[in-house]
Amino acid sequence: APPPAAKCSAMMQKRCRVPEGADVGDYRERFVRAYDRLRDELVADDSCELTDEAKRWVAQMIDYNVPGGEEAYIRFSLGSCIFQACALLLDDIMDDSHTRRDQICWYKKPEVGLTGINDGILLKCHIARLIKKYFREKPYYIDISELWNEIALQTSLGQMLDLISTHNGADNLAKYSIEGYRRIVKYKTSYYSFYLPVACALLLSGAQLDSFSGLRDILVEMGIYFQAQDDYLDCFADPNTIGKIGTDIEDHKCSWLIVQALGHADRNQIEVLHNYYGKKDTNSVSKVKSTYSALDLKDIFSEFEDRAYKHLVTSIEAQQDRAVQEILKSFLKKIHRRKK
Ligand code: DMA
Ligand code: MG
Ligand code: MG
Ligand code: MG
Repeated sequence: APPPAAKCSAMMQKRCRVPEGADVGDYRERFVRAYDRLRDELVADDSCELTDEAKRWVAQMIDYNVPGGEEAYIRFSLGSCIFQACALLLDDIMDDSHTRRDQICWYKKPEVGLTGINDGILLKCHIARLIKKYFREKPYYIDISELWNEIALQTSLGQMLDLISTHNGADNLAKYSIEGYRRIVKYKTSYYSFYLPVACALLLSGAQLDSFSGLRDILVEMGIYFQAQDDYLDCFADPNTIGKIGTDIEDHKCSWLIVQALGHADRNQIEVLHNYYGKKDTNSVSKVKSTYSALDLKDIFSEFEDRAYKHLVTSIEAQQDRAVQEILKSFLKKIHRRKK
């Protein structure tokens, strides 16, 4: 039989961080209860003829990957948490990562390995079934299904752009540009992390998405700001704080930092970056990091954060709908100057 629900509640409790200002008890209680119910539903789905062993696998896989992280609350929907779990599980395989949310990556577990690919697909299939189960009678069923399909496509395309750009950059580092960076990040991060939860909430409330002009652009911009922070933290944060060990330099990623570094470096520094970026050994990684420090990338990033914040506040205040303004402001408040 799958692990008892009580144990999973404990895990969800421990790994879900409650946002500032929220009524902790109530918020966490409701979320944890909903999580447990949903997880048990996925495991107990009789139409799939799962054996006890299979049920155990699914339960463990969900409990390992779905709960936890800041996202659980930023995303405010369990469906988004499952999507996030699926995206991260697969992303860690593609990025050759070691840890995630303070534990070793799912695919790194000896009993999992590349089987993890199937687990990622399974999580994604479950989202479609949940949407069908809960919303098929609703007038917005088609819109919501299409939204999720579209976002899943955009995320995959973003990951593809990320991987292609990595190949191109490995061929010639000078191919990295801020325009290329923005395109990758818009697709791989903004749509699913920022546009999806808001668009989904609007559809559930009966609204039509095309009546909120400019909303998508704001959320795309917020996602770019969020991913730039992710890239910064990948290099400069303590892995114990962010729950994962950074791999962007080793992986030769088109990260916000390398794009900025290329824009500010002199001839010698460019040469160092060309020679050492994308190498796995610690000596090479240190050379890149010292170049970043010499270029004052911390200050450049801090200025970027201020600009991004101010620009977003202005665009949010231009939105017609007060409730939408509030949601956007609460998102922005959660991410601004985040340290993890
Ligand atoms: C995140 O990119 C994008 C997706 C679709 C998961 P990333 O590889 O920088 O994320 P992380 O730093 O969390 O591995
Ligand atoms: Mg990654
Ligand atoms: Mg990645
Ligand atoms: Mg990252």
